[in-house]
Amino acid sequence: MRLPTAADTIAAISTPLGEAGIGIVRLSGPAAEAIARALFRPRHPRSRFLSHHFYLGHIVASPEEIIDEVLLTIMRGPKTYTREDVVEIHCHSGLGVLRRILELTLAQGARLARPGEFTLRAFLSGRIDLTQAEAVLEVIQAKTAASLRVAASHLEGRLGRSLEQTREDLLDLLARVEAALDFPEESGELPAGVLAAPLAGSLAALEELAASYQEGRLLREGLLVVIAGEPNVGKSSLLNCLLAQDRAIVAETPGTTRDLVEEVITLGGVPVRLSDTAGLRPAQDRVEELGIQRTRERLAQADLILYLVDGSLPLTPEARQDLAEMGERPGLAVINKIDLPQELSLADLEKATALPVVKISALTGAGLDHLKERIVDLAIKGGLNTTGEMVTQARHHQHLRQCLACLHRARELLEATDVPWELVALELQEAIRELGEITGQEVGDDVLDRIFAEFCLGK
Ligand SMILES: Nc1nc2c(ncn2[C@@H]2O[C@H](COP(=O)(O)OP(=O)(O)OP(=O)(O)O)[C@@H](O)[C@H]2O)c(=O)[nH]1
Ligand SMILES: [Mg+2]
Repeated sequence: MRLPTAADTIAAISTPLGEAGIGIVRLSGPAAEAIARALFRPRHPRSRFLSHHFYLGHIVASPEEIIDEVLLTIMRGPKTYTREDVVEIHCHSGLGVLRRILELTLAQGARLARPGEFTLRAFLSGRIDLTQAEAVLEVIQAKTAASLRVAASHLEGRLGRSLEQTREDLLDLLARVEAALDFPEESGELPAGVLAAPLAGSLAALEELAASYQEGRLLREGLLVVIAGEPNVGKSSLLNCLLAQDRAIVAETPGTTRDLVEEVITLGGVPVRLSDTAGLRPAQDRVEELGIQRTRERLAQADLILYLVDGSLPLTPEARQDLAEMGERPGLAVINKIDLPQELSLADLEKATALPVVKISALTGAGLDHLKERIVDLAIKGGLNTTGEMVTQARHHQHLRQCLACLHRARELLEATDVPWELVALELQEAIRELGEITGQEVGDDVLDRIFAEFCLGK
């Protein structure tokens, strides 16, 4: 593990590089204040530089060269983001200004921060646990109100605290098992029944958490909904209708859409990536062939497929075959063009597929609200519950599952007539280690590097 207090002072531009009212250069480390004061000329020469106060002045490269008028705040540790001394220089945002100020801090001895290094320092100094550090990125990337709500609760440390509680319960359990192993004559026969109840409690709590990942993943990554079907059934019209804008070209010629057209909408708090595809049919030319190939790839990745058929025509053998190929994939069979006289037999369609059937008109918008509800229902059975604890990260889910596997084995071992206590202890130790990987108590540098490499610079 790295040293919790770093000797060097890091600097980075913490706001997006672009033209805007304000841009921020941030410093953290023992020399942060000295570097800032070497570059800053306060408006009032006798400024006392109280911690966590703003001071107006100029950043100067030399007594003659003013770079920008800025607000400077010096925040002395440990009540800071990293627990080190932190300085923020709020200048105007522009490529030239921000880069110049950053260069000046580097010239004064700061080192360019790596992506996520400020947050890494907050973690290494013990101000936040690893779930909170990861939540920083989750908050930044949250696209809907619901995903932000969950991210904010992670940032606040709720997930970490609940895992820490379970970890402590398991440590208690392990202590009792180990005491019995070390001093068998003193504690006598350790009744397995006494341990079964607390173990079951931890198992239940962790299982509930692991189960929340199905929804948590959707909140974080969104749902890929692919609109598929034969040419001219109204796939692009449906996309436009769901987006409430004319995004894809609609025409009466079959084979209009040749490439994937994708947009993100929010349904029931879940980000949904809608993918309009090329109609599935024998390709007429090379471009269409490529389009159909992309359609097939997208279909393989889809969380949900909307298979469209034209209600004004009888069901075609090709549609029958597509539906048969979809088999058990999650999806909806959508009858479009219900505003026209209907030639499609519902019985035929229901014979061709086990998918639930929804009727719409992408032209008039009829049935669209119902379709949206069905999409959300299928994606998140029982509605999105963002009030409880929720796991949104694949990494957390994986460790939870491994932890649960250990605890299940421990429970089975406890049920034996002659309990192998050493093995119970081993399973408990492993389970505890898995939880420590999530909260960061037991995590390797390589894992940290991977997590923080995803961060943007200056965070
Ligand atoms: N009457 C009626 N016409 C519709 C409806 N939906 C689409 N259309 C028409 O059907 C034709 C084809 O619509 P598109 O949305 O381009 O169909 P598509 O499935 O994307 O077609 P390709 O991209 O060629 O595979 C257009 O003329 C649309 O105006 C509907 O609900 N009712
Ligand atoms: Mg189309």
